[in-house]
Amino acid sequence: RMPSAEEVTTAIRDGLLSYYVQPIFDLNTGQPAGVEALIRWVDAEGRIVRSPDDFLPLLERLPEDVTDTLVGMAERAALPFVTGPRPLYIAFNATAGALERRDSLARKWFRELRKRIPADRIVIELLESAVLLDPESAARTLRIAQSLGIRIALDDFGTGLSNLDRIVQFRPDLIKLDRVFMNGLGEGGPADAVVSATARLAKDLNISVVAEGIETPADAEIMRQAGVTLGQGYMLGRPAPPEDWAKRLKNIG
Ligand code: G
Ligand code: G
Ligand code: MN
Ligand code: NA
Repeated sequence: RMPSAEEVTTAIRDGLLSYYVQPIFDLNTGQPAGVEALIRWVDAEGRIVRSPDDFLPLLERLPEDVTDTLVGMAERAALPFVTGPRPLYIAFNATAGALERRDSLARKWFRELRKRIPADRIVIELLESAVLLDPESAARTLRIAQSLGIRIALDDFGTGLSNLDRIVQFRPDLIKLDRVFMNGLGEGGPADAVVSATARLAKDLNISVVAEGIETPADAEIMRQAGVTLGQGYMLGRPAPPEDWAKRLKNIG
């Protein structure tokens, strides 16, 4: 059952929503490159009670002060990673609806986040398959973000219906290769061809590629050999509270 907007609002006011982060690593050096913020709804004991997919659309329709609370939470999750001698990037997921319109939610997020996070440390992830009612308006919002130094990532790349079109329209700085391409990789079949062609295309366009769903050392090695430079997945690190990853990454970096 999808919760109501009121239930989400109450949960946020009660402090039951929080951001986990999952690290992204450079597959060639093993060094961390960034972290992705992933929202979680927990109970009083800290156990995850709902998947974000159950309530994401509601995040676009929260009262102003509750949105401010969420932005503040996102900033606090990001701060341990984005400063210091070797800062990482922080990636936030945006729903399509948050990008459209002049007074879009995304523009408010950009304004607020930039007060405390350097713009060149911020990445906005947009689902490649996102259904946009007004793609030109969304493209304008993304162009504004990029003019501020914020980078744009196309998420779940390769699973939408017109993904090459999205590259032209949105000029992403990164693409996140969907984890479906992990299946059958390394067998010399179509998955290998798609991955290496994507890596080549991205290189020509000066776009970084993140391989999603790295679950084994072999996954990482095959992606690296195909020319994909960044990776994310359970083998490299699971989503966890920011303070956990801040400690662990300090020992790696
Ligand atoms: O973390 P998990 O795999 O359960 O995430 C499920 C989906 O929810 C993914 O598509 C992810 O991009 C999305 N998601 C997670 N956190 C956020 C968030 O804070 N905002 C938005 N818009 N989507 C999120
Ligand atoms: O759509 P997006 O890429 O934002 O979603 C991220 C989701 O993918 C998160 O819910 C996260 O928990 C999940 N995820 C991250 N790494 C892996 C992985 O290695 N395997 C699988 N199956 N899911 C993953
Ligand atoms: Mn994502
Ligand atoms: Na994804």
